Amino acid sequence: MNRSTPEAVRLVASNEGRREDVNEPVRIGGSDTSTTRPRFRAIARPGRFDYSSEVRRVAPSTTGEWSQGRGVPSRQPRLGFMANPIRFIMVGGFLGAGKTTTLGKLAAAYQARGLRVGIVTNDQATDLVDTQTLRGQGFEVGEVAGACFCCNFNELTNTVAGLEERQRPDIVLAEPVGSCTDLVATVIQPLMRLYEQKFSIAPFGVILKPSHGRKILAGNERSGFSPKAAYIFRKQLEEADFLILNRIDELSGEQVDDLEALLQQAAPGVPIIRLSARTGMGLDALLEMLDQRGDFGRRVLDLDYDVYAEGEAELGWLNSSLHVSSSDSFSLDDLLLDIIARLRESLAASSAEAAHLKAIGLWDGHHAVANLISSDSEPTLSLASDCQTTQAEVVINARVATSPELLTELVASAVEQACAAVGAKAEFRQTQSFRPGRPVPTHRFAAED
Ligand SMILES: Nc1nc2c(ncn2[C@@H]2O[C@H](COP(=O)(O)OP(=O)(O)OP(=O)(O)O)[C@@H](O)[C@H]2O)c(=O)[nH]1
Ligand SMILES: [Mg+2]
Repeated sequence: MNRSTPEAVRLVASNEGRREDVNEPVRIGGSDTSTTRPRFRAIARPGRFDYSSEVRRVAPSTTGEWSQGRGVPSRQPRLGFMANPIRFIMVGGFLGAGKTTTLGKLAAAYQARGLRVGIVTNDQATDLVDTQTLRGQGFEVGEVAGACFCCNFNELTNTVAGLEERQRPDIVLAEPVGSCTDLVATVIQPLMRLYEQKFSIAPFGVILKPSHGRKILAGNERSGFSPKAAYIFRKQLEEADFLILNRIDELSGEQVDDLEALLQQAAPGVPIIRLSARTGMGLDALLEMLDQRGDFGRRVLDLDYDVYAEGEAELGWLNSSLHVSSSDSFSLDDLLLDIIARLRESLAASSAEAAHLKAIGLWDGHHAVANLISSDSEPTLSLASDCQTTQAEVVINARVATSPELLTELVASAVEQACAAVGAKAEFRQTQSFRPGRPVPTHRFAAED
């Protein structure tokens, strides 16, 4: 029996005096059906925020000094930095919301300020498109693969330590799994309390994904996801210090206003930043927000872990790596787009909503990425390689509201057909497909008043 219990579960009494730590066996789906899971409920009401008084606007230092109460410097001296805490910036948001794209833009902006940046990616399995995508942009990337940050908290801090061995970063950018929530209680609060000296925690921003957000926040039952998955989507927004309305490059002014109104209803009083992670529009406002010092990371959720776990388990999760070869050269970009387009069609025929499909192709220093972020959107090439090749390494990550068995079958057939269309053959190296198991946080802290 493979029992998994948190190394330390610390529940701090809430400001309402409620506290619950029920440790009872819960049956979950997937292969690990005998896992004992702690159950948390109703911890604390969100921390209070008063942006006018508690949060000081920080002006970037022109001298490059990074002292208490000052923002991330615009010019940075190498000496004297080692004793300073690492600025830890985590950006959340649902699957396909734009986290990786945003982190890539932030990393480039911080590097342009002369800061050293490390990135930590995260997934429930190995073979991460995001890791390859960010490394392809030249960034230092550590990976927490196999469990989410909250359930593998020590691996998060170990991964940061690994980045430090190579070169101590001034800034660590962290991307949590897009189906995770309760990150304030299980990641931010533990970092604040257990690593107070080591990290300075930035305000926690959560990205809104317009394609699903529009439907879920408007209460549209045909959002493509079940009410339990929609619960996770809403909870993610609820714990944010600030919200990021992404993809404004493809939204009209009216659509942006409508989404902002929905966000204000879902998370009253929480600041909203309008962003296009793709074009960089709004990035300065995001950087300014992330420079702020204040009483952040206190919106601890009142979360029903049963609903959360069941919502996550409705998703089929697949990570595959494969090698493609052909005697004639083919376009790497077209092949990836064709795989995603075929998968989109077959998923639509099965009425399975895609949360995010992503495929990266790599060969000889080139890399291309294709994505689909919802069933009613078009496949896109988020990174073109313009590479003609006879071989490629391909990694596919798919998160879809369907069974892992069907997803595996549809991915295999989309790959086979797309390869056959260009006279190529695919050899699968590894496929992991499953429903995410019930989250078991290493730590869970409630915010104290
Ligand atoms: N048009 C447009 N596309 C965007 C924007 N931000 C992200 N995208 C695209 O949306 C898709 C998903 O973006 P990612 O950054 O991979 O999303 P993610 O949140 O990291 O996804 P997961 O890691 O799977 O949860 C990619 O095709 C991006 O190019 C944006 O501002 N505008
Ligand atoms: Mg990502």
